[in-house]
Amino acid sequence: MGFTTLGEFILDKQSDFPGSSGDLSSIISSIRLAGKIVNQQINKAGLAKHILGWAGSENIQGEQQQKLDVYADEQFRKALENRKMVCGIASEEEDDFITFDNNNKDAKYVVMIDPLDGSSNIDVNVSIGTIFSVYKRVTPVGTPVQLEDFLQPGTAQVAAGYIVYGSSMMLVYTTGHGVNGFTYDPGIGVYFLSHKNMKFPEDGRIYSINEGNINSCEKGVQDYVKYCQEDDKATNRPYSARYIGSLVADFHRNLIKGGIYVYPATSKNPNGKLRLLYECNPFAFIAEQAGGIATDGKRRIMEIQPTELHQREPLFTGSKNMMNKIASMM
Ligand code: P6P
Repeated sequence: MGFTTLGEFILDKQSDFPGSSGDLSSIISSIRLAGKIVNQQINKAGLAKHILGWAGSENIQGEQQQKLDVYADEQFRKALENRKMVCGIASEEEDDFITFDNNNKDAKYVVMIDPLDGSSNIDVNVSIGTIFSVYKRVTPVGTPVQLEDFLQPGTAQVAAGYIVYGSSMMLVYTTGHGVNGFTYDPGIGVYFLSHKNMKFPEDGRIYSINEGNINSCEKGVQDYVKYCQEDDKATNRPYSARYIGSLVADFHRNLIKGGIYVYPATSKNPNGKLRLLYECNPFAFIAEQAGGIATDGKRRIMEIQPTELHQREPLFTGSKNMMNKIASMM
């Protein structure tokens, strides 16, 4: 059986965009490279004292930035800037958007990125991830990038994906033509197509939610969690609770096995905790391309019009039938 590398796949799929200049392929390729570099540091995080521990700064979310967060942000920013296809990025680690106007003024794309999501898990050796979302700019090419280039609804995404740094490193992405997963072989430094045309199982038995917040969640969420816990063989209940505090890892497991991830509004996070631009929207694009659903509990995530760079939204996403069930309780 022949193996397809990510590079070969990108070139093959480029024909999906007749007349495309290959810019999008180049962006995916730059993320591929930065992922390798970050993965190398993650793999030795336990040993590299200079990487571990607090960077001494906080991001706009008021979260302590772990050194690896800052390092990952730098690597993805450099990789994206060097490829000349991206004119600006919005990152969880940066208060405002960053423009590459000088070098990349004729670039047509902007990228939203969470360079290292779940970073509180770095020191305890739990899987973490990178999340990215790609849009075409809406202001004239050649002019300075504007905030409106970033405040686009998720339906305008041209690509989205994630890297999960786990027992193996995987890159999973979509350009609107299905979802494909690539596993990295560190021995030869190549990603191989390992999960072709990924689809959410329509049903699942895994529910992912931080039940520590359950008393402050709306009744529909409380009712759904109770439903998951009821004993009913005919509907394979009780389900299994699986929540590791790392969205990329929880989503990835649910995409493969079937399941639902819920981060609802809570008393501590009345608009939910996850950020619309670089967490909710990319996963919503992937979920829908894989036959799943993504909402804020009521609205389709990708139809929400962003008003702020780091705005938060509740995120409900996963297997179609599980999502329809919780929707019937909301
Ligand atoms: P909590 C990590 O900080 C993150 O953004 C997601 O990766 C994860 O699912 C969630 O927050 C965990 O938040 O409040 O349950 O610890």
